[in-house]
Amino acid sequence: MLRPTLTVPISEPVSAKPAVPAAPVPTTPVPTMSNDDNRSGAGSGPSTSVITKVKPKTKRPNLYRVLILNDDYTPMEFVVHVLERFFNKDAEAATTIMLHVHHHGIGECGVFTYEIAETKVTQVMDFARKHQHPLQCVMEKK
Ligand code: TYC
Repeated sequence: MLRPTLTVPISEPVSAKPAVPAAPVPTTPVPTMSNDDNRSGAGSGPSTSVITKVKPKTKRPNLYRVLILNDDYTPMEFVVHVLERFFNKDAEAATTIMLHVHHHGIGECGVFTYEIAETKVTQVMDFARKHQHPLQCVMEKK
């Protein structure tokens, strides 16, 4: 912050000295720089600078797995279609995941940030209900 310069008279007028000396005029305190004002050059000692390091602050988002569960009724082709449609898998990847779920009971469709994962779960559950299949889709924090 820039502060106004205080002007102080260098000497008193030579003439017109009163017979009785006037009481000393109180001087206004001169504002002083605080230590973080980056003083430079004006002081008596060597000038100094404060170098402030700006830390790049990037936080990794929490990630969530979206999983599908096996059941005895949802057709295999429907599960493959879900994986292609909502998780952008090609036919081969979708079939591999579907068969993994069929044999192991659960499997990963993808990993997403919270809101994307939540949207995928809702889309799959709505789509399965619309087609009257009991397919279940859930998310879990990684
Ligand atoms: N087990 C089902 C069947 O035999 C197929 C299936 C696979 C269902 C994966 C759900 O998430 C699933 N028709």
